[in-house]
Amino acid sequence: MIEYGYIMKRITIITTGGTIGSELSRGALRPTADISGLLTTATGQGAPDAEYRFIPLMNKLSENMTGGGTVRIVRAAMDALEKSDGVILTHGTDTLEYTAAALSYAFGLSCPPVVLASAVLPPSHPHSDAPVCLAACAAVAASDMRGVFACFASGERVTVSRASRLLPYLPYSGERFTLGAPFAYVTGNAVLPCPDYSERPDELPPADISALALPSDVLPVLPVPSCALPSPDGKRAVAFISFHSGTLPTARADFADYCRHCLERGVKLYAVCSSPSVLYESAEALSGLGITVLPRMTPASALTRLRLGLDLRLSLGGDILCD
Ligand code: DAS
Repeated sequence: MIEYGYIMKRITIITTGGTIGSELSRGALRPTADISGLLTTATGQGAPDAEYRFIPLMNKLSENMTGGGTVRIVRAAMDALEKSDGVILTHGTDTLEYTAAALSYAFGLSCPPVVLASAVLPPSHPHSDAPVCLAACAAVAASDMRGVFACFASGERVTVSRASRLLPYLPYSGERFTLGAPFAYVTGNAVLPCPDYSERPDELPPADISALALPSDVLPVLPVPSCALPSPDGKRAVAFISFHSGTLPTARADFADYCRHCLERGVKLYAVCSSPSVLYESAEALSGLGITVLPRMTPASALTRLRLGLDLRLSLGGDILCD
């Protein structure tokens, strides 16, 4: 008689800190290394049977993440994938989108599932979102999905996003949004694809992200009214973060002077969070000021792309939103 045994998936959980890995002590949330208790709770909330192992990589609140830390996380995920069917990374929410973008460019769309887990309430909180998020991440990591993802819980439903599509949290908000439709939803331990999601296949090979550990030569600039525009001296590029309608203050004299100052010093200018389809007359002046408008992608993906010097027109990790 042939016995078809269930082959237990091997899932590595790399812990880096954040609320999902924090405990309240001495009146503050402090990251700890041990989240084995959280996995036990998550197993009761749908995490599939699997062979789990932990790698306590770092204990950071992610507001303190550095480029070097991001590179360490990506390399740990690469090493773990050699001995795993899927990898989960627990991470803080504040800078998660930057680690997510770096993972997306390092792995592209064809790797075994790599998925980021986070929480806005610590595991010890009675209404913590940590267990249901970790359970969903385990379902993704045990699935035959390919690429890099991030899961966010809202009530009992968990959204699975392509990791290159994560928008920053709105200030004072505990809600995460993604550029375009989510990739899937997890209910129980069923991963249900979103029919509205679409992405271009990889048009670039997986990138070497080690440059993220070097001092940055890309200056993100938010040109808010009545605030100073930072000196671009010594930088390779300025990435203007556009206002929500995709516009920049091209009719402001100080902004136009700043662009000229940059171009005279060989500093390239880019518009992030804009797109070639912005119709306002202020957008007509962008090319005249020497500003290159990036395709529609998130701020984290755009800034990471610029840091890595990736071809701005070719998709990698599903980052460019299809028109
Ligand atoms: N300070 C936040 C961070 O570590 C906590 C969190 O929301 O994870 O990103």
